[in-house]
Order: sequence, then C-alpha cells, then structure tokens
Amino acid sequence: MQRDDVAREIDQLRAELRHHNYRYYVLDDPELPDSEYDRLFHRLRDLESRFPDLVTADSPTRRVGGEAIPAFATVKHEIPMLSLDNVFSAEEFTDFDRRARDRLGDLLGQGADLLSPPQITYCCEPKLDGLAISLVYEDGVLMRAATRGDGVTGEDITHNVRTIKNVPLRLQGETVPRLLEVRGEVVMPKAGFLRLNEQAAARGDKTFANPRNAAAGSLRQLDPRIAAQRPLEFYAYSVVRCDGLKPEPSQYGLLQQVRQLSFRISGEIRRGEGTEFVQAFYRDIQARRDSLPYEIDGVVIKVDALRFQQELGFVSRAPRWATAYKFPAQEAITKLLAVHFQVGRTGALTPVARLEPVSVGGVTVSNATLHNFDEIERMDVRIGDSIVIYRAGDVIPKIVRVLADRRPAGTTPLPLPAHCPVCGSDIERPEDEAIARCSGGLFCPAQQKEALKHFVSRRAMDVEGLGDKWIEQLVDLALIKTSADLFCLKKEDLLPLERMGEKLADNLLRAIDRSRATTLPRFLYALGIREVGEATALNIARHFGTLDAIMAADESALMQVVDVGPVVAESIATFFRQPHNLEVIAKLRERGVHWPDLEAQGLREQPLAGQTWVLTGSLGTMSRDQAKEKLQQLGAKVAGSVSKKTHCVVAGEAAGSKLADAEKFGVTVIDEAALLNVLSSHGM
Ligand code: 9MJ
Repeated sequence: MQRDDVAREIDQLRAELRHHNYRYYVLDDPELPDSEYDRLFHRLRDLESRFPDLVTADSPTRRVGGEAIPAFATVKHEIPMLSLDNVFSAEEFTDFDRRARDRLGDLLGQGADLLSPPQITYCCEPKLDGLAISLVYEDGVLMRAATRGDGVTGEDITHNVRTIKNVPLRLQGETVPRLLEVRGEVVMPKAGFLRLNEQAAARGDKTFANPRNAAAGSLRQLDPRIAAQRPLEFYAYSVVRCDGLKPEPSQYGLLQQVRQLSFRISGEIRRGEGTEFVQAFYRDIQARRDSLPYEIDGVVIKVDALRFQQELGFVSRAPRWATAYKFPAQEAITKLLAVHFQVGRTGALTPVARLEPVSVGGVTVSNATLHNFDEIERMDVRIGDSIVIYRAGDVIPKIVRVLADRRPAGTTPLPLPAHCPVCGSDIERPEDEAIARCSGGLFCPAQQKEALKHFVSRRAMDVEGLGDKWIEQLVDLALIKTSADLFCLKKEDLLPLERMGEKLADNLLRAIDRSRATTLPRFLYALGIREVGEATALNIARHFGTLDAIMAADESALMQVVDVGPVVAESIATFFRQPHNLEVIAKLRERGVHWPDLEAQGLREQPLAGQTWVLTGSLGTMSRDQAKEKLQQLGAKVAGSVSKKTHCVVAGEAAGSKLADAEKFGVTVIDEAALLNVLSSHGM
C-alpha cells in the first residue's frame, strides 16, 4: 500500500470515527453497530501501528470516549476513567491470560505448586451495558457524580444521579472512609426500558433504540425531574480512591467492601482461577443472558490481586489487568434485497425483509421483520439500502436503521401494496393506524390458515401433530375453512394429502378427537380474538366463569376484568357480535368441543390461597410491592418474616437474613426467575 493511500485512508477513518463518537457519546444516538465501529477503530489502529509517523495526538485512537457536552459543568477525573480492551474468543482470552502470566513471571509463581503451572485468580463480572459513571464521597456524603466523558474530563451529572434510588447519598457502616471514589454502570433494566418505550410510543414520542441509550439519555437531562422518573439503577464495579479505610487487597474483596457501604453490586460476580474457570463463567452468563434483568454485552475479567494489577499497569487506553470478553455482536450491516408481505391471522400485513445473508451472533440471518408499514415509512427503507439489523436471543431479527449515506442512486420509496398478495382483496389502512390489513377476512386463505394454525397450537386447543404443513394442504384443497370444519374431517379426507399414511391419518383424527375436551381459557384463546392473548383469556375466563357470560358481556362489563382496557374490551365485544363467529362457536359446541366448569377446576378460586410467602432482597423486573400485590391477587399471604409455616421465600438480589432463616426452617427458596414462572403460570 502506498504511503499516500494510507494517509488518505487514515484521514477518512478518523473523520468517520469522530462523527460516530459524536453520535454515540454526545447525541446518545449511534448510527453504527458497535461491531462496525470496532472494525473501523481496529483498522485505524492497525494502520497507525504500521505507519507510526502518521499518528497524531488528536487521533481517535488516542482518546478514550466522547466530548463533554457544554450544557454541563465539566469535571476533571483525578484518576482517568479508562476503557477496556476487548477479546472476542476463547483463543483471544487465552492470549490475554498468557501475556499477563508472562508479565507477572516469578511474582505469580511464588507459593505455587511445582507440578501445575501457576494460574491467575480472576474476578469475573457481567459487563453491564449502560453508562459508566464515577461517584465521589467525602466523609460518607455523595459530593459529585460524573460521566466518563473523554476519560480525562467528564460532565457533572450529580443532580441527576442523586435521583437514582439505589445510589447511596450517604454511606453506611461502622467506619466511613474520608474519601471514596466508586465507579460503576448506570443501567436501565429491560422491564423498565420496555415500559418507558411503550409510554413514549403511546404519546407519539420517539422511542429509545436500546436500554443503554435510554440510560445515557436520561442522565444527560438538564432537568433532574426527568431523570427521577426513569427506572435507573447503579451497579458498582470498582474503587479507585479510598482514604481512611483499609482497602481489601483484591478486586473481589473490594466489591464486597463497597457492598457493606451500601452500594449494589451485580449478583453474578464470581472469583476463580485460570482460563477454564473464566470460560465456564462466560458460557454460563451467556446462556442466562436473556433472563438477566439488565442488558449485558459480555463479561469483564479482571486480575483479582491488586498487587498484580499494579505490576501489570496500563497501555495507552486500557488496563493490562482487565479485558472485556464480548459476546458475539447482536447487530450487523447487510443489504435489503426485497420486501414481501405476509398476511397474519387477523389480516395484518407484516412486511418481511429479504436480506443478503449475514452472520449475527453466530447465526446466519436472511430475513428480518419490519413490523408494519408505518415502520417502513418512518425509516424510509428502500430496496438496495444498507441497513443495520439487530438480533437478540430468540427475538426475530429486526431492521433498526438505514444507513442513508450508503444509499445507491435511483431508489424509490417502497409502496404499500393495493391488494392482498394472497386473495387479491383490497388492503385497508385506517388513518392514524400503523397496521395495514387485507380486507378479505376469513375469505382470505392466508387468514384462514393462520387462524387455524393458532386454533390447533399447543397452548390453544393443542391438537398434537397437526402442524402448519397439514393445515396449509387442508385449506388449499378446500377441505376446511373454519375451525369447526376440523371436527368433521374423515379419514378419506386426509388420505389424499401429500405424505399422509393410514397410521398418520388415524393419529391425527385421534388427536383432533382428544382436543374436544379442553378448558375455557384455552378455548377463548384459541378463538384468536384480536388483543386476547393467553393471560387475558385466563383473566376473562376467571372473571366470568362461563362462555355464555363472556359472550353476553358488553364493553363496560369486560373492562371490569384485570388488565382489560377499552381497546381489548372493544375487540372482544366486536368479535362476539359477528354472526359468522357465533355460528362457528355454535358448531364447535355442537360437534363436541367442551370444557369443565371453572369452579370445578378451582380456577376461579385463588390458587395460592392458604400459603404464606416472604419476599427478600431486591427484584430486577418489579418492585417488592408489585410482587406482593400479584401474590396477594393469587390468594397468598405475604409476610415480613420467615417461620416454619412459610410456604416459600423469594430471594432477590442482596437477600439478607431472611435467607438464613429460610435455611434454618427448611423453607423452599426460589429466585426471581422462578417467581416469574409461578406468576405467569397463573396468568400474571
Ligand atoms: C461493566 N461495564 O459492567 C468495568 N464493567 O472496570 C465492569 N466495566 C470496568 N467492570 C474497569 N463490570 C473499567 C471498566
């Protein structure tokens, strides 16, 4: 590569990185996925290392983060807030470990067993995906809170941080240090983030792209009353200054110490020796990533002994004694090849994007959802565009952003189809509605199929073995149109289907027959009423007790049900006003679909009646009061202390002495995830 070309590329990379730093750090609105940013950054660093004379002092590689925004007072960090280097694979972590062991040399070997090579003890932490802040306490009182800013100078956000409920304004404990600087991450728990975005969407405000931006945006408010309303939490992860208190000699010990001073630390932090321990930790956290209450983007591995940390020191941007071991990226860039429209159970058109296949988090993705036509218009996404897609856990991949500056020439906005791609009926899109629908109703085979697939699904009527492929053939051959037709199917109807045999046909008929005996909540859910999911069906069934009572209920009666608002109530009442629906329900009953009385099943009673529950520690997805209310709605008594009569103790994070009491009395202890299971199994 010519030196001139390199210089040009370096210039361009720097300009791009500066732009993206600004979007990320100042506007809290990044354009690029982190992985793409990292790629640009690494490319620049690589070129600079090969052409050291092209390095300048203001290169983004010499800086830690973004600039402070001028609206806030600036704060100079006594000790710079550095960032962490990343590793992305077991091999890269092994290299990190080897380099650290080499540097520590004899120091590490002291006292080690001669047969096994000395290993480093690591403090392993989840890598919370929020905003790093620094908190300074003098004589136990919170004096100042600051963002990282560029690592040397940050913004004073004390007014906002004071509103975060779990940030101690005054330290607890026997002896309080004269001076303490604690650093950690402010995060917005996933549950709070979803709620915040729902509220924003309902008001027609812009939603936040992810919990990290929401947390950062909340802390960058000038008015602390806004931050106070945001569900923010602080997790401490390091102590950088401490006078007047004997500090523990290890990272793990320090964290326990700050916990005593009343800071929250993550409940997932573990200490262990060597790379195998670290790998097991990484895998365990990765497997549980989706069920953690906050978003994480990897784990942070720190050499535990502070004297080793001191020996290892720093390289320009980051400590040599710690590294972020990142999970595979959840975002990637690819090209939009086409958009197809799928017709759902209620006729809603869902645009599905066909993509140039791309690997995201280890999975190849070639389709993504665009949710609804509104989303297409809002993003103005066009065929040929470069787009950012996001895929997390088992969530369907989603297009989050269009990279407008990479748009090829000659593209045009995507039109909303005028006719249903399946039945040709007109497409309707009521004004102010995001969703466009096929007006064909149950005349549209796509809607027939989706309604039937839902009807037979496991959580609805549970017709075992009657998968999508069979439903499609049955509808295509006009053997069935409605759910009631299922119960008239005969063996000779089934035999002509592709890949059908005698035995399979018998099995399917038996499964259809068995499904006649169901429950009222299942039946109600199976009907596929818009807005009525499983939990709503259960609440409605419990409230009214019989199908006839539900069918007779008007909107205001329906709104008496827990969690049923005007939209749901209207949808239910409208459903039961349609002669066609009443006819199908009558036929289903005629053909033997039945359910036992809810009273006989004990479902209208309170399933946890007679049980005493105790809550301890803090929960990530709801407050203790909310948990208490839900348990009480199910009939449980919620007590403040544990006795041998206690049925169950729910232990949240930082659970206290009640946990020991539970052990003493041999009472069952469950964690938050198990509590959520109990609640959801009862429709809460
Ligand atoms: C996060 N983000 O959870 C650090 N971090 O330590 C943890 N970040 C860190 N540690 C030193 N757990 C610099 C950054």
